[in-house]
Parts: sequence; structure tokens; C-alpha cells
Amino acid sequence: MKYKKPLLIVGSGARDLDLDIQMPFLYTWGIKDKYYNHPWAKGDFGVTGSPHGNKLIKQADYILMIGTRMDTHQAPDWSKFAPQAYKTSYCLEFPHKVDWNCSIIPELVGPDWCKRSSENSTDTPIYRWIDELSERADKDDIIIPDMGQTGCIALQRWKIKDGQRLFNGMNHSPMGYSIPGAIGATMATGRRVIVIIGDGSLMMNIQDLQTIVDYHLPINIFVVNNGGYGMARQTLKDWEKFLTQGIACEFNFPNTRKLAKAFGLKYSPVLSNEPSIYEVKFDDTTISPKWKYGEEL
Ligand SMILES: Cc1ncc(C[n+]2csc(CCOP(=O)(O)OP(=O)(O)O)c2C)c(N)n1
Ligand SMILES: [Mg+2]
Repeated sequence: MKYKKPLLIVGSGARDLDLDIQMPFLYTWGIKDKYYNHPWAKGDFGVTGSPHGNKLIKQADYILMIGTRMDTHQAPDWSKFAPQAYKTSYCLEFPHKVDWNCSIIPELVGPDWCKRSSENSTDTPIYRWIDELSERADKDDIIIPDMGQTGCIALQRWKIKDGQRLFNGMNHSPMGYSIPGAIGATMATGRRVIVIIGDGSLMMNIQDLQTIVDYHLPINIFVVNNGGYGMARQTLKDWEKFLTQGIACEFNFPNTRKLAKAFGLKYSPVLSNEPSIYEVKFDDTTISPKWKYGEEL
């Protein structure tokens, strides 16, 4: 290869490809579960990804993107995305019919010119709680973080055990998705699902708790109560100078213990095969790191 600092970016469109990667690469959250422990993986990148990953993108002289549409969460300003690098991609558009004939994919071999990013070290109670939950999870679990700060922090910080499946409604960001998502995931696989959801998002799909109870599904739901739409709060704060008016983001969530009782769900922090729900309360759920609109990524 004539390039000295080649970098591969792999997205979830490449999930079913058996890629023999022997060059530095970054992964999107859509495929973090598959590549988190890969020896050539250098971490994530993007708006709420690792600043180290974003720095590698600026340093690379060649970037090959496979199975990712590079949406605004990955590259908020495409005109500023690695202008110094030769960029090429497979499956930039999604959905996109590609003949996944591996002979069209070049050899994924290149020099190991960079280090892996160190782990995100944000040390607030919600980050520590995600660490603790990810430590307790089993290698066969499916993990579905919902949207908002809660979901984002879980996706940033979850330490994948090989075998785990981690996903959410990436980028499209449908609040409340994790509940029906979990029902589908466990019905399709028989595996236990851990849902991590904000108070605002649970309110959007609370009726589906009844389905979980009716089918006695192995779904453990953790509700993060931060008294409102935390993500909207943080975004508005970041965008302060661009806004002419604020939007109310605060609200109350019903008593989760009583809610569990009303639906007939177990109220417990313990991971088990019983359908359960548990509330954790945090005042500060700020996502860090997070790119601020208007700044250079
Ligand atoms: C259906 C829908 N409405 C609005 C939004 C915009 N939005 C994204 S995150 C968010 C707040 C989510 O609140 P919560 O679930 O409590 O999570 P938190 O950010 O507080 O952790 C909002 C309003 C969205 N993504 N989907
Ligand atoms: Mg909330």
C-alpha cells in the first residue's frame, strides 16, 4: 500500500461480512459489539465518540469506509471530514443493493501506525453505574440502550463481552424503541435483553410493558430518572447562542415501584430471566465527550 496512515471505518452494513482486518480501524456504534475487542480496533468516533478516533481521522492519509452511510452523527460536516485523506467507500448509501462479492473489497492490510484510544474516563455517577451494569451483564445478553443522554452514555461506555449484542435505533433516534425492540429481540432469539431507557422515552411506549408481562419475557428494564428530557436540555445548552427561545424539558415520572406493581412486573435491580423493571435516579446525566455545534470536530 502506498499510503502511510491508512484507516478503515466499519459500520453495521458490514456485519455479515467476514472481513479479515489487519489495519487500523474505527467502528460505528452499530457494530461496536462485533469489533470492540478486535486487535486492530482503535475505538469509535463522531459527535459523541472518542476524540482520539476523531484525531485519527484528521491524521489518516487514506480512509476506506465499509458498511456505513456516515450520517451526521459520524460526520456532522462532510466538507470538513478528513480533507487531507484520499477517501473511498463501499455502501455509502443505505439501503443500498451491493453485491457483497468479497473480491471487490481490497485487502484490508496496512501498517499499525496509531494507538487505540484510551477508555472514556468520564467519572460521574451515571457513567460509573453503566460500568457496573456492563460488568454484571452476561456474554449472552442483548443490550438495547434507548435514546437521549441515557442511551448515548450506555453506548459510549458499555464494555462488550464477546457474544453480546448491543444495538439501538441509531441516528434515527426513536424514543421508546428499546421496549418493542427488546420484545422482538428476545422473541427472535430466546436471549435475555437488558433495556436502558430514560424516563421520557419510557413514557412514549409504556403500554408495551403489558406485552412483556403477558408473554413473560426475559427483559430487565432500567429506567434512568433525571426528571426530564436530558438530551434536549444538553443540546439547548450547547446551542444557547443560536436560540431565540427555550423549550420546557422538565417533567415528572410516575412512581416506578407502583408502576411495576400495576403491570405485575418485578421491581428489582438484579439481572434475571424474570421480566423486571428498576429505577435509577441521577441529577447529572451530561454526555461527555460530546461535540458542540459550530466547533471543529
Ligand atoms: C419520538 C421522539 N421525539 C423526540 C425526540 C428528540 N429527543 C431525542 S432524545 C430526547 C430526550 C429523551 O429523554 P429521556 O428518554 O428521558 O432521556 P435522557 O436524555 O433524559 O437521558 C428527545 C426529546 C426523539 N428522538 N424521538
Ligand atoms: Mg430523562
